[in-house]
Amino acid sequence: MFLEKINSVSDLKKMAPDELGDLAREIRNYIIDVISVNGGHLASSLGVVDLTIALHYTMDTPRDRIIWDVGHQTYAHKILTGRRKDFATVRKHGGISGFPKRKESVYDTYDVGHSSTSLSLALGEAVARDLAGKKHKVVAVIGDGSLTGGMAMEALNQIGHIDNDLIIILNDNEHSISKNVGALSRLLTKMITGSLYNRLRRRSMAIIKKIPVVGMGLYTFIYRFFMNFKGMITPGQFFEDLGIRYFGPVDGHNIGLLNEVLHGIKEIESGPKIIHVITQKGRGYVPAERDPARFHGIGRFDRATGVALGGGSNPSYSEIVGRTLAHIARKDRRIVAVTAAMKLGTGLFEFEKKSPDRFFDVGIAEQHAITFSAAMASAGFKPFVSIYSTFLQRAVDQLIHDVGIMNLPVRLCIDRAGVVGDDGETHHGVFDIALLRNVPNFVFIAPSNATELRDAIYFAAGYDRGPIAIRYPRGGARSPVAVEESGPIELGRSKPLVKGSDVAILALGDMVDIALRCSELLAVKGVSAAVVNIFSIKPLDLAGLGRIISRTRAFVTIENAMVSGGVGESIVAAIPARNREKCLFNAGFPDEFVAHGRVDELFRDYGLDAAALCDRILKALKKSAK
Ligand SMILES: Cc1ncc(C[n+]2csc(CCOP(=O)(O)OP(=O)(O)O)c2C)c(N)n1
Repeated sequence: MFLEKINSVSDLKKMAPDELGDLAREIRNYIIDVISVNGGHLASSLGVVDLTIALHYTMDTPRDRIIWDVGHQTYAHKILTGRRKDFATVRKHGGISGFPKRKESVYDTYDVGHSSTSLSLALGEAVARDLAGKKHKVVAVIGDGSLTGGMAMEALNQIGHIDNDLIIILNDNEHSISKNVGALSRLLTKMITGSLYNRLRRRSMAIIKKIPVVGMGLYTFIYRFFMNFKGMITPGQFFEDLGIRYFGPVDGHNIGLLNEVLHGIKEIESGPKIIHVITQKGRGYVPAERDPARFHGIGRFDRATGVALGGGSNPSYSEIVGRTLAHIARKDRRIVAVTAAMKLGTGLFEFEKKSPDRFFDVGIAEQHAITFSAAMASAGFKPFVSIYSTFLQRAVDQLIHDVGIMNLPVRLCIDRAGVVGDDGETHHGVFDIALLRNVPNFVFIAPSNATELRDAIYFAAGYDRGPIAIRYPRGGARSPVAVEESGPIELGRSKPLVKGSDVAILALGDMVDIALRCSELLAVKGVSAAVVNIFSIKPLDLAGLGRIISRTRAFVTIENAMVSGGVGESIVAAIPARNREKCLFNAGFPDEFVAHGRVDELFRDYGLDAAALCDRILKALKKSAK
């Protein structure tokens, strides 16, 4: 057993090169053990175990800076950098994060979770190093999926221009979450399979391997020979033309070879270099190798079979959106669906199956997805763009500049709105209301259950007057719903659900359920609480909400979002002063980043579950009565 002796990177460096393969196997087993219980980003992390070992083995970390893109693939990195035992708590409430976190370790160079930032960070680091006259190495590790993101392209443009010493590892497993898409992905595949250089190299390597008693020495020598000649027949001409020296493709599961290549590259002190490393997503766990998309981000599963555990039988909100859209798009040929590399997560796979000609996966390109959709809306089509709330943050300017100003009827499905749980700070979708509420022309609604969500999709399909945004949380619906519309929704209408005279709880989206439970708890305490489903963030139902507030002694608002800039604040600002004074508090998330943990744990922490809300209301009522 090697792993149990690894408490720091220096323990790794003490190991003999021929022991590293066994260490990689042990790390993979440990990752599979933990993630089968905790859930997490399994396939991506398994794919880079060998690369991670080679990086820490050859580089002088943490002085040399390794910058991971997205950061979902850093489980081996965490295990090797002093967090072997803590890894058992990964993604758990109070445990270590599933993503790099500076406060956890000096080896975690940046807090990340969104894609395509590593090249900008690495270039900034390299420039700062050179200005300060320092000498360490800067290494960015970016996947082929993340390379499709606009930020990565913007960084490449500058990297090739200003020529600082910088190492880019392109971790190419031909997958984003699903199979990678787009022209760049095709180009990378061509680099691996198509070139004369590679055909020659592969044939020679195969012949050498057949010669008995040939050690790594000759293999590496021939490999280097081909590296030197690649200038004439290089597969990475694209990068070379950008001014970035290309090396590879390199087998990302051959630790000896990776060590050789990294040692060699370290010696080249000038200019940016890219090493094209080929890895297999899910490597070492057969169910993940067979279905890397399902094991990209997975909940608990049975280790022996790979079968998912837990999870209800009802469809998720994402699936309801996907199914409903697929259903209505069969009759309405103007409907198109757009995703930014998240067709599984956003439930659009069924749409793709049924209407492939009107389904567009644009890659990890949220900004482009919005502007692309704006033009289709302008041309008379009905684009539904489904993006997680957290990733939509990337496209705020496109929503204002390309959609809002021209009042184009883009239909925005804001998935995973509110806290998302175990992925934590970088992934909670708590900013969308504050970011979008102020954009003129937008209509913005938050259904509180699956039926309302389905009906909202029908409504959006028929709504041509301007942009409409629909926000809904992560997770499963409480009941199965048919795809047929049950009745048209009314824009700008809130929905009174429970009558009461002491306090009104004005609740948004998934908080409506919590408000209902809270009103029951309050009833036990002798407090009569009305409950209203706010439903329409914009336009607000000022008349309806005002009527309810006028009839109660006090009111509170509750939303699964930031309080500042949220719907509660907007209600308080818009109602007459005599009603405003009745507001006990606006519940939601305060001015801080919310850590990871199960959603129910986070609600409890922030006083947003039914019991905590009940306590808060009782206390506030008592205080206001004094
Ligand atoms: C801006 C943004 N959009 C979407 C995502 C969701 N996401 C997480 S990992 C991933 C795929 C990344 O693919 P790649 O870089 O090739 O890494 P791999 O998982 O294949 O190792 C996506 C789309 C994200 N993290 N950030």
